[in-house]
Amino acid sequence: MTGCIRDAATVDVATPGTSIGMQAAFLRNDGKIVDLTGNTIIIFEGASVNDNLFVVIFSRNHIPVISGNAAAQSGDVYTYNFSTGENQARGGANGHKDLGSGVWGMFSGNSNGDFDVNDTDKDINWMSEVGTSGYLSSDVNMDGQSNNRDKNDMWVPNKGKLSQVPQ
Ligand SMILES: [Ca+2]
Ligand SMILES: [Ca+2]
Repeated sequence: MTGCIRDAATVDVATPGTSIGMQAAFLRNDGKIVDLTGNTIIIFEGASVNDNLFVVIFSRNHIPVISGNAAAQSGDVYTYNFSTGENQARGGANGHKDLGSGVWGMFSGNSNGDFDVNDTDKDINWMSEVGTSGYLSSDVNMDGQSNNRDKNDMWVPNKGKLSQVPQ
């Protein structure tokens, strides 16, 4: 995945032009994001925040999400937890998904890595890869295979969802 930080007065104006840093990171299966060495504090060299820091997450197979609120600051460290509620992402239930048990996460099913989940994700990527295994764009549940579970469990329920990240 790619983590991006944006510096803006409010999330609604946190457009790409407000980006003050972007880097690759890992999204662990427990939902935590770590840098490429596993550190939970991700360092953006040289970045300084004038207004508020908003966090954008671009993840393979999901539509991008942006923090609904400014990240909490403690010295030079900013923290944010998307998973604790609907309004932790911009757009609320349109921006991310209730995964159950009070945990919110990103919408999956976006096999082509753009900003929405629509027919293109199925008709091009899934149709051309279904039945195969490997590192596949249409393997949206990330089990190493492209099959009906990716379509029925991930793409179908999320079809029509559009990223709420300001563009
Ligand atoms: Ca898509
Ligand atoms: Ca799969």
